[in-house]
Amino acid sequence: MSYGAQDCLLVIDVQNDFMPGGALAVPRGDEVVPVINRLAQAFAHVVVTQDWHPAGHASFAASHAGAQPFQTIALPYGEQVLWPVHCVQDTPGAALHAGLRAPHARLVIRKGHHRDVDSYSAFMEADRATRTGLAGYLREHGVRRVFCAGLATDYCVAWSALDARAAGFEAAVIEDACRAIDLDGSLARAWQELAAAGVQRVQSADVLAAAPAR
Ligand code: VGL
Ligand code: ZN
Repeated sequence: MSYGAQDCLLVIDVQNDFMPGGALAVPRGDEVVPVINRLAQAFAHVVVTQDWHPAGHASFAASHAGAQPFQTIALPYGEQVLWPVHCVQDTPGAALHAGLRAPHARLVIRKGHHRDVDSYSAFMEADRATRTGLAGYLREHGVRRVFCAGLATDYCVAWSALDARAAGFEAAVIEDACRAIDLDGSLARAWQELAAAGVQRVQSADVLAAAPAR
């Protein structure tokens, strides 16, 4: 029993900097790893993302004189939360968690690589115009449904799931395979937006139990 070509598990930003002790630690972020490892075994098609910023990235508070992490500023493309320096390209913090087991994952999307534009979403950068190519890739492979897991629920997972819907895919967020940052009510807001967009909110046990016969 496993999910076939029409379904994709999208594993978002399971990287050292988002783990406890990391540069932008997500509380209990490490707890997603065993859950995602179980899920990955049930999916023939797994895609992984990495937050992958150049030094001096616009989303870093340190890139703006006088700014502090977790404050919001206006950038040319809109509001941007400023973060601690995190997931700098090719640093240990940007590496995937060493316990992640998805050997059959075939695509790694690295996002947030333009210095002046952030990209929470695996599909579309924060300027809401520049595409990563993931939608086209998934479509060419016949994927119709995207299951999202990883970090953080209220930022990269939520934005990716919303953009999956916007690109015409069915989408679900696997709640217990995610952990949130929860900044000023961002988690509750994310679940509201996900529900309004028709993104399913599911649990890993149900996803595993519902694996189709192939
Ligand atoms: C993320 C904030 C900044 C995430 C990435 O993976 O959710 N959050 N960069
Ligand atoms: Zn980032």
